[in-house]
Order: sequence, then structure tokens, then C-alpha cells
Amino acid sequence: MDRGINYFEIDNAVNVLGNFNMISSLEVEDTLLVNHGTLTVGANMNYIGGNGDDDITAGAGVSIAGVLYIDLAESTKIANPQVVDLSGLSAGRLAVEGGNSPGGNEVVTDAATSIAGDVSVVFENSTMPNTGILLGSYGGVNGTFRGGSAQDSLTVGAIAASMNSVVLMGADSDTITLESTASFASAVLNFGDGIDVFNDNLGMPYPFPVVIQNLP
Ligand SMILES: [Ca+2]
Ligand SMILES: [Ca+2]
Ligand SMILES: [Ca+2]
Repeated sequence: MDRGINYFEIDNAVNVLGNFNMISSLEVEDTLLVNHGTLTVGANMNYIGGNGDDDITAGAGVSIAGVLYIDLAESTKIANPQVVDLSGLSAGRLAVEGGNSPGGNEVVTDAATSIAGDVSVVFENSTMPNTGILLGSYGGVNGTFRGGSAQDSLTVGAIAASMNSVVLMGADSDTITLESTASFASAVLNFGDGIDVFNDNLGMPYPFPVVIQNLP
């Protein structure tokens, strides 16, 4: 029986003094978390998804003092990717994981996103195309993006002058777009196997060390 989707919408002001955990790991239906108000978390926020399509829109108005950890887990939905849109969010640290999803996984931060510490996005268990758009200000020293075995796409233009970033795109024909806004302490861009594409909008001479690996 299809019980439909689980829909959690924040319309007003939610203020959590400690940790905020949202766990639907036993759920097979889709789960949506959407902020239209404000969400303030004094410590960490953990979102642990289930086997349905997990979609999170938590951008402007969302402030997480500690770690924001999101595990989308797997998805059975073919038509739609699992999407995490954090445009305008602020958090102390960010870690996003996505499992095997027929529609792939997608994470978006925009120029208004502010992460005080490290950022990691791990989609390496996905056998379908994933998308990362990583913009904004990152204050940490470690940045990681891992694609899966299909055609992943990463656009990176974050301002992160202290961050050493490592990108591993994995197998298949992946695309990395390095935007002119990108600022890192260093960047390693490993395209993995496949006929990959590098859209270089930053251009040489790079203002920080850039190591490019496995680009045909
Ligand atoms: Ca899921
Ligand atoms: Ca890949
Ligand atoms: Ca590749």
C-alpha cells in the first residue's frame, strides 16, 4: 500500500537549544523536509533518511551551530534525484552522504551559504549520475567531494582560503566546472576513469595550487 510521502514543513520559528535529530531510516516512502520559516539549532543536526526519495530544502533562515550531517541513504525512485538544497544556510560543519539512487543524488550550496568548518559530500556508493554545486563561504581546512561510478557533475566556486580540497569523481565521464570565484588553499581534482570534461572558468595561472589527475 502506498502511504504517500512524509512532509515536514517549517512555517514559523523553530528554535532547538541542543541537538536536532530527524531519523526516518526505517521508512520506505519519500520524505520531504522544507523550511519556509526559521530553524535555529544550538548544537548538531542529524538527518538520517530511509529507502524512499529524501529531499531537503533548508536554506535561508536555517542556522546550525554545530555539525549538519545529512545521510540521504538509498532511493528506489527512478524519476527524481534525492536533492539537498542548502542555499543560504549557515552551519558549523557540513557532511552529506547519498546512497544508491536510480535518479542520483544532488547537493546545492549557493553564494549565500556559509559553513564555518569542513565540508564533505560523499556519493561514492551511487551507481547513477550525481550532481554537486558547491558555492559560498567555507571556513574549514578539509573539503571532500566523492562521485560515484556513473557520470557525475561538480561545479565548485566556494570561497575557502584555508581549505585543502580533494575531489574524486570516480568512474565514467564526469564533469568538473571550476568557477572564477573559487578560492582554496589547494585543490586536487581527480577525474577517475572515463572520458571526463574540465570546464575551467578560473584559469591559469591559478591563484592557489591545483593538481589535476586522470583528465584525458
Ligand atoms: Ca533515501
Ligand atoms: Ca563518476
Ligand atoms: Ca571519471
